[in-house]
Amino acid sequence: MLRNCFRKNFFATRFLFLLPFALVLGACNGTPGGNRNSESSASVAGHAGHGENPMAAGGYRFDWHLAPAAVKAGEPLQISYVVKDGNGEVVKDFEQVHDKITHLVVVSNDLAFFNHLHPELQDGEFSIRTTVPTAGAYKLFADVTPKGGTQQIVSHEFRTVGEAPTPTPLRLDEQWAKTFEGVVITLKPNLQPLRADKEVLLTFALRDAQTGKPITDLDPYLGAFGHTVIISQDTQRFLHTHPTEGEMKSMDATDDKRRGHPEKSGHAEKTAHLEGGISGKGGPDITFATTFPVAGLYKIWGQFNYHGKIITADYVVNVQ
Ligand SMILES: [Cu+2]
Repeated sequence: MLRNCFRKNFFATRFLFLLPFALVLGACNGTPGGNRNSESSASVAGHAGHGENPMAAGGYRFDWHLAPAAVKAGEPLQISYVVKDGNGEVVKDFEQVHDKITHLVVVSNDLAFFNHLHPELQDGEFSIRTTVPTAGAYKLFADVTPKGGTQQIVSHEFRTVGEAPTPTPLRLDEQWAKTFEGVVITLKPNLQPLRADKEVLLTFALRDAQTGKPITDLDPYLGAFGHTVIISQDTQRFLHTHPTEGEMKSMDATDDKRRGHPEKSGHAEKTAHLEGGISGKGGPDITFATTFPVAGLYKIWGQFNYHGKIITADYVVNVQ
């Protein structure tokens, strides 16, 4: 039973490294899918302002607060969230995962805009000031691991005031060698076509656009030589992956659609997080292991720390 449980979770999550046993047990015996979190439909539908997420796994709740409530494109926006445990107590202690106690991803609903932030924690409240570029609908994904608890990835939607421009259609990338800030980055999946529910290794090969030379002096970023976020076209699937060397994690934040479908949540598990981080220089090939949960279009953002700059390389892929 225990072994089955372990195997199920192991294969479901495709961790390349050993999972802490407690997490495996938690995943089996606890709520279905530690990070299987979803919004209340009220807060999804609501405009900017205050919202609660009653569906966080393990009894956790997220209270979101956006200020001002009427968010305007290009103007300062304060994003805050408080995590409460099953007793309604504010959680104040969090595990550091990938160098940070929280990660916050902001995307526009058409996935044209992407921002990866690290809010500060003060008296149990995570908070950060930011802006969004255009009017329209946005989605936030917060990732935290309460001390002694399981990883939580919770989303929250908001809409700015004003009329949104026409959404940018998500276009499949035909060319997987693209230039970003003087670096040619080629996405090389080990599997073509990409298939849902099957582990894939995504390698990003980096070379200097001018000299053509492979880049071998990447600096660590968030405890690894790269970082990827993958979001499905409908913004219902969120995968957060670190390289297979050093440390790696892959997870799948879920959504309203999967609420009440615990049998599907097996791959929505925890972090395979190896402490210690990395040192030295990385490149030219950085590989991430991940599993796309369902077919469809996804956008991938790979982030690399090169010569003091974070380069974000984005690709749209089709998963069959
Ligand atoms: Cu982060």
